[in-house]
Amino acid sequence: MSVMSKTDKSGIILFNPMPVKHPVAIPNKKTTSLEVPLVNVPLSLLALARMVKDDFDVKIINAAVDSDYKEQILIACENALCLAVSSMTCYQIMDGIDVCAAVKEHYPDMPIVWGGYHPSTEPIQTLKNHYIDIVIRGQGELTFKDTVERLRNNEPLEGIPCVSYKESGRIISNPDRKFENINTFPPLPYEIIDVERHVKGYQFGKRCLDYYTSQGCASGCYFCSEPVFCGRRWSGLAPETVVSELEHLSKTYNIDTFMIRDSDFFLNINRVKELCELLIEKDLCFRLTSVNGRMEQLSRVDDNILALSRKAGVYEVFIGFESGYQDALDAMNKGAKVSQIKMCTDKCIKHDIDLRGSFMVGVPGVDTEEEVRSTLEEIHKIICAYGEIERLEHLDILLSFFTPYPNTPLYETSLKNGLMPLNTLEEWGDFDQFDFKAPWFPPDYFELVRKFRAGMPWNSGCGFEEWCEFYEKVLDMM
Ligand code: B12
Ligand code: SF4
Repeated sequence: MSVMSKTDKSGIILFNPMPVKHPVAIPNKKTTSLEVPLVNVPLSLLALARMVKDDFDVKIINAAVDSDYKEQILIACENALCLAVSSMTCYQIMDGIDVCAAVKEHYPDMPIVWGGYHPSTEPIQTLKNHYIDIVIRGQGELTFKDTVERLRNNEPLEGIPCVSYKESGRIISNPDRKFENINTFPPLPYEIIDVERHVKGYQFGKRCLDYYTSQGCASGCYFCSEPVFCGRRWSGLAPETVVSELEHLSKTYNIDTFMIRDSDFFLNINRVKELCELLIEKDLCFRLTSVNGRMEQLSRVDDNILALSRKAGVYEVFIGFESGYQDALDAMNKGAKVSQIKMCTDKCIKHDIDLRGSFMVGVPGVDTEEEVRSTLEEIHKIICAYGEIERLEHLDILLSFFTPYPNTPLYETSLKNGLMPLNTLEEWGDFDQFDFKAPWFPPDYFELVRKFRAGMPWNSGCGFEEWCEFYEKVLDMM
């Protein structure tokens, strides 16, 4: 038996690449349909760091706030055991590859690990990239801890569930592991990042920080990566944990608003009720914003729960309405009805909860012109509902074009409708994620949607009356 020796390298570099091509992050930008605030807490990396920070020297580098990130990484790699990169299916891939290429040039033997939504949903193709040695699929906490311990001990990665890696030119994929209850992990170590640089302004809040209370989603929408990533499983933190962590963060960093990054905050209504009761009991004066809920669920949620949520500080919900066209909702397996858009809108207005809704057009396999017409009409109806009561500032609509994601059912439908297969990691990182031009989307309708989006009150700065005149013109163009 060979005796494996431990490496003396104790550093772990965790890197969050730039999600968009902008040269610098847009600091403190209000979310609109055209721009996303990029100053986000790298929650993914904090989730990994909490598992290894006691045994390793962990450094988090976030491209959105560290402008000289490439240089910082190259210096930090000097004494590092590995570089770990998080990536969604977007420009992050390109920025991540760029940094990894430089790292491999200087440190050819240092393992590079990728994880997050893109590598998890397209692991083999990701590993085919020359610069990437290991892919960790799904939840990273336990798998990353096991992996870095093996790397430190110079041991093979054989048998660690959810790891895919290269060995003697072959790609090996270990079996999956079960979705872990997130209550079993330590709290996120915000103290290891410079929190101040991650605090952003957000509508009503001057000092807003990202946080999440649950991971995963039980739904199975055909366009979404979440079911591929988590296999429709969900785990929510216990209400007492959420309240004590939020209380600690708000007091330590003077935070007045938390942006809740869950995929489905409202999945377990009893948990929501308990959490809200605890927040009210503690009389904590911060706001929860961007709180994600499904339209099917929120359209039928008991009014008492929404009243309680508002009282507890839920100032804004984020609902993926997706489409005003029933055929498109069905093609997405959304499990929702167009009529539920109005039900949700009315409930938000009734309970004075701001509404952030997202829509997309260009779903493959449906009548695109009908889809666009019906969706713009539904968006107009929501704008009218808020405009007529002079509350437009309490509404934000995001409108984007359908984008295919790896291994989703609608990626397969897209291929049948003329999309060229995306065969490499670079191809997935190198197309416009926001204004994806599908081959089935008529070009004049594409421009019409962009015009409509730019004209929406948040993007153009127009008032309600001006909006209505503009909408009439859009109708004439269809
Ligand atoms: C915050 C967020 C953002 C932030 C940036 C986040 C960042 N990393 O910089 C912003 C707002 C910029 C953003 C942008 C986009 N986003 Co986004 N975003 C999220 C959100 C809401 C939370 C992410 C998060 O922090 N979660 C909490 C952490 C703890 O979970 P996690 O990231 O999954 O990390 C775990 C594992 O993935 C894994 N892991 C993650 N990274 C790594 C790295 C290593 C090395 C390892 C080992 C493990 C590992 O371990 C972690 C702990 O278990 C998620 C939805 C969600 N609820 O997760 C969507 C989500 C990630 N976004 C998504 C998308 C599609 C986008 C956009 C591409 C959409 C678009 N067309 O606009 C854009 C990017 C381009 C653009 N136009 O701006 C998709 C991803 C799909 C995909 N295939 O990549 C998600 C899942 C939403 C969805 N359901 O569709 N996003
Ligand atoms: S779109 Fe939303 S509800 Fe549907 S699977 Fe994705 S995260 Fe879940």
